[in-house]
Amino acid sequence: MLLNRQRRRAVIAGAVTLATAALGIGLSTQFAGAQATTLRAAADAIGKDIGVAVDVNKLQNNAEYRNTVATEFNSLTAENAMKWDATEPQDGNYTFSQADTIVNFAEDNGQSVHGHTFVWHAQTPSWVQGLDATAMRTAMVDHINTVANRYEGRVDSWDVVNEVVSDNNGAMRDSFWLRTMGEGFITTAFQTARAADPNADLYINDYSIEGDNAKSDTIYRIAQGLKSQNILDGVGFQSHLILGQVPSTMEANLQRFVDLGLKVRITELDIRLNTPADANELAQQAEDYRRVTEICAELADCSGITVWGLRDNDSWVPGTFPGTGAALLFFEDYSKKPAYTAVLNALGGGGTGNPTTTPATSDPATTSPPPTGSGCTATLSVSSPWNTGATYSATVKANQNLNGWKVTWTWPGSERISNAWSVTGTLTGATVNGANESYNGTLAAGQSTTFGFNITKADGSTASVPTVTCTPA
Ligand code: 9MR
Repeated sequence: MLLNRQRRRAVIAGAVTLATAALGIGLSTQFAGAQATTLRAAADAIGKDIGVAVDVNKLQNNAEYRNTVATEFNSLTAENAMKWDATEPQDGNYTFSQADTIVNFAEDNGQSVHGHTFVWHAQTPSWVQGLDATAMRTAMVDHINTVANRYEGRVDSWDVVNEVVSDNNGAMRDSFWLRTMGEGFITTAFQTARAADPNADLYINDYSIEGDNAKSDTIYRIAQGLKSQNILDGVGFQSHLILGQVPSTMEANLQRFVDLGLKVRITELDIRLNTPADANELAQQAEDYRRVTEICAELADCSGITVWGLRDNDSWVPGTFPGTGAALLFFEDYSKKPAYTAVLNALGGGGTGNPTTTPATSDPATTSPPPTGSGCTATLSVSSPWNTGATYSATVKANQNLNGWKVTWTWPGSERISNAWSVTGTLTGATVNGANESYNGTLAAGQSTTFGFNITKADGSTASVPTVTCTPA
């Protein structure tokens, strides 16, 4: 079932060069160098999807949006355009123009499509919700057949059912589907989708199932049953996360689904925080994104990651959780957030042109006059500690215009850096002497940049937070 995607990827270099020539952008260069400098090139190099949920109007009307989607992502999902209310607003009256726009765009740009979604309790017209069991089954079968057949060979995978489990201790969601058709509505949906497009990968998708909990236990039980009938290929973990709250059990939880013979996929990733974001929060967000990306990158059966929107202002989050947001990889002006760099690095990319600098305008703290005299300041914070190691994020803030910076500290105990990103130097000893990379040394007064690293340490010891001395280079 990977054949579609693999076949498409095999011709990707040629297809992308042609398509982007039409768009006026030069993607072909990203395939030439050894080190990937876009998310897309990095994900391609390790055989993963890096996807984005897209809005049809912006895709049609906003050239920079279009170019960024084409340049940075190898997979697309319709944020709304493939939902039932968009594709079959009245019984038997199918409207595919929006969905077609997205699938055509993906094809023109050598991107795969993860389809979202056939059967959901939301964004489904009221005419469906009022049917009796027999008529509802007929409507579901007709809908899945029609949509899946239309995009057969063009949509690589589908969220067949979405959010069928409630937040109440793993109980099934009390939806009109369940009330009318019973739990068998799920099996009917998967059987129909499998028959309609035998080559598409079929997923069950839900939120708050990233960690090992009652809800993910129920998804596990459902997945076991569907897998035993060979009508399920994967589990989608939406991953609408909150800053600093990547579940500690996420990796093990995904692994238990892989152990069932299933793929896993991060399908709707965003990481929200209380707005406005300061530099420390953006650094923590980058660590959270890096952790999620590493989990997928290191799991052979994780098919990829889709972020749920392009820029912070494209996200559903502020509308649903007022006072929160800044949840995605790009600022409103399309500049790349620290989280972007973290995802790029975790996918194995990096190199020059890799911006880790936050624009001065995005950090309210930088609007006050910088302190004089001290050149720069740097702070460390521990993000994910575990028994024998930890991940740290570091923020370097310029108090004057800088053409480079140096940082040094000494570990008080057994801590030693094992790998680091966005920083260079003599890093592995008890005393660390680090310096900027070529791309993150130039900072205007008030700007900040981030770097990060992993350490090893004695089993069970505390990961300390030493004071860092920062000096202009
Ligand atoms: O991002 C989508 C937003 O534009 C829609 O208004 C909303 C309607 O329910 O759906 C959002 O996407 C959801 C996705 O389809 C399923 N998982 C949760 C997503 C965020 O609400």
